[in-house]
Amino acid sequence: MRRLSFTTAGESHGPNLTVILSGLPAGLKVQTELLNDDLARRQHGYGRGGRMKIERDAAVLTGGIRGGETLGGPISLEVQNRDFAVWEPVMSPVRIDPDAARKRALTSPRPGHADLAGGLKYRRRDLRDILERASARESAARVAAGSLCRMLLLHFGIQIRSGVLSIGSVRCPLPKGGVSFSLLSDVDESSPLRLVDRTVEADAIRLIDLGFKEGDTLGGSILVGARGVPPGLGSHVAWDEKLDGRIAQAMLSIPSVKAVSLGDGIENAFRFGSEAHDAIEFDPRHGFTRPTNRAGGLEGGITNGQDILVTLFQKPISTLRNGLPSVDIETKEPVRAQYERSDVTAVPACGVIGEAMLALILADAFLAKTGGDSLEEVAENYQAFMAAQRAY
Ligand code: EPS
Repeated sequence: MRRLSFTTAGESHGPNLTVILSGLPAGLKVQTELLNDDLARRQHGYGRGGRMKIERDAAVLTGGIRGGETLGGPISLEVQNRDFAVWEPVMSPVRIDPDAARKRALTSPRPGHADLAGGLKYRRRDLRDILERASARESAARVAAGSLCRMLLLHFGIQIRSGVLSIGSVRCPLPKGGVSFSLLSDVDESSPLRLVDRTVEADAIRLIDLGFKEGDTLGGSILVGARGVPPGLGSHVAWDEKLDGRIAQAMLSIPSVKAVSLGDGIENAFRFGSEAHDAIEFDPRHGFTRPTNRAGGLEGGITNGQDILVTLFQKPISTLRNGLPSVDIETKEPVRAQYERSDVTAVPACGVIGEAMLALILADAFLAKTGGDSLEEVAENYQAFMAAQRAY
């Protein structure tokens, strides 16, 4: 059963991005500084291109909130695209200049991008009609929606964080037990790459500089975690209520994310069962406990009270300065894919987007469990649910 839903609209170089988020209870305090802080965190990161110097992402709240408190109805907000000032003749929703639009038309699709598949599907001959919506610019809207969900979760003591594990071939050394939430507590948000271990930062920066010099791009991997999540969110009873599946879908919808692992999901495939699961223990003060967290906080599609741990694997950005081999859709002749200004890597930003997607899924599962139209009612139901868990 779903409570929360959100829709984004807008093109990368259009006037703005719009978000409508429905399902938050009435009475939640909205801290605009936190929202804008998340938007700024997404813009940050070494290896980004010229666009991030142009944009100053900030949310303009336009509905569903009064005097800094949610009213229970759909929340709407906008994030301005400052670059629209330059792109208006090409991207105006109302009237475009045909000459300007022709100059910026895309007919040589980029391998790995949505250009060709989208052009075929939507029968668009200027592939800009596809790339504008497929652009990762849209993720700013998700971060804004996720930030509002994070405020709800924080009210109930649930924190979400992320940190970069690797950029290209440069990997942070991991402790013997593998990934854990404590790795994320040390991530320096103001550091250039938001790595979980900064001892490899100089190597990663050198690799990004090399990518820039060679006109190439890099992907990487990121750990996203949540702490303080109560047991009992999600369900084993139906395939689409399993929270692990819902988290994976949300993460795979982030541009360029091609694989997701929960807990030791990948490593466990290479182990015996005796080394892959988390023993169950009981102590009267803490109830059921686990000495390890290889499951990443989810068993049978239900949270088990342990930290949620999700690793995202992002492929290298598909826009390369040295365009990849392609075919012009008009002439059908071999060409190099057109270069659109882009980033060498956006892995640090991907972590912030992953936090937003996790916040959206967890807030939805949380509200599905508690119900409640007002924050007070959600809190009453939450307390009753937690009391029942303690008494089990
Ligand atoms: C993107 C290309 C670049 C990125 C953009 C995603 O934009 P532009 O074409 O304007 O240079 O900077 O990311 C963002 C704008 C953002 O806010 O993250 C792409 O093609 O996906």
